[in-house]
Amino acid sequence: MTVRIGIIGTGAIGRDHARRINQVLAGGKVVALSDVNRESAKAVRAAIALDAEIFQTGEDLIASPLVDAVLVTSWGATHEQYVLAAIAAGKPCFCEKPLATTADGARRIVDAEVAHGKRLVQVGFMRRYDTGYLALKEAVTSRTGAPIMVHAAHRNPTVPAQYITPMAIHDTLIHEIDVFRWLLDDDYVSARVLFPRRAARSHGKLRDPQIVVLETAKGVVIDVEIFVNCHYGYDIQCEVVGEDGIARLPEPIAVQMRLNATLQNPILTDWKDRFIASYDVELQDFLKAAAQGTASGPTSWDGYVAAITSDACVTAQEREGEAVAITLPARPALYN
Ligand code: NAI
Ligand code: ISE
Repeated sequence: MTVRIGIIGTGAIGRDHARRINQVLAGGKVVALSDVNRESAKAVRAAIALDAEIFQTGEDLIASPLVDAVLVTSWGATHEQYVLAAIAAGKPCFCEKPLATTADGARRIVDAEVAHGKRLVQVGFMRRYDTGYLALKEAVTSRTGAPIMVHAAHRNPTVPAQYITPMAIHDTLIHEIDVFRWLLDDDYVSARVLFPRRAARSHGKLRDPQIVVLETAKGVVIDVEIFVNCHYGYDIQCEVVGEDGIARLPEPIAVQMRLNATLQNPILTDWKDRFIASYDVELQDFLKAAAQGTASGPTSWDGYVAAITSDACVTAQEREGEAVAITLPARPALYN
């Protein structure tokens, strides 16, 4: 079966997902697009030579009988309304992170999906599909012994002027928030944030870098450096310290050079390149489940927990140095 896909939001990642569905993956075809900026949808349709209808609103696209399943790749604040509309229509829905920009919004999605009685939503936490993180999980599960600490870094070369301090959590750290729950099979109990001196390249509305310290229910302490004006590259680092040994996230494959009396390893500069293969695998997983009228992979519950944790981290930013408690409600059986 070919799953007929409608994409809401045709910016950077919507366009990239449209390309992979039509040109890389099996079992899906983009048949519909919608964007508040209609010109963007038209440009994507032309650039990828899509045979797709352009809809005036996301809701019209979701309701169309042309569309079997939906990708929500618009701005974060608009995700909730579209995911709720997809659930109401009974259509599988892949939603880019964040599932919603507030924990209450994510909870409304969880409640709607539970009421529907079957999974329909996959959240775009693609790191769970990355071969490096999968190898790290295998090492942590079977070789390092019980984890004690995690040291991590999420570094972007630069961010635009509209990127403000809480976005380091909602937009950037949210990937670590999700992947470390999955990696450690654990949940968070508290968050703390420390700010070193502001880096010279950080603009006026952004305190950059910052260090987030998360503690888990099993007593693991995780420190994550978020440095989104690090200048030198897009660099994702992670080291898990266990009872018996230490496991590191592998570096992306690259040719090492010995040249001019130096040893050189290139570093990527763009998130699209760093996780290109995992975006492919996560969407292939979505298409496979959508063909059965359901969803797999990261759940609405994962999106909700990430939203609760993000909110606690933002409060921790405001109360620099103080530990902020993270309490999770009971998990509905649908997500066990
Ligand atoms: P973008 O700004 O390039 O594109 C967003 C598009 O959504 C724009 O074309 C905009 O006109 C459209 N849009 C905004 N409101 C809309 C609405 N109400 N209805 C329909 N279209 C609307 O942003 P980008 O970078 O593509 O990010 C989109 C989403 O994907 C964000 O939630 C972001 O956090 C997430 N993302 C995820 C990444 C990952 O690694 N998983 C990487 C980059 C983005
Ligand atoms: C962006 O939205 C992403 O999701 C990238 O994966 C992340 O590394 C970056 O910091 C975000 O701005």
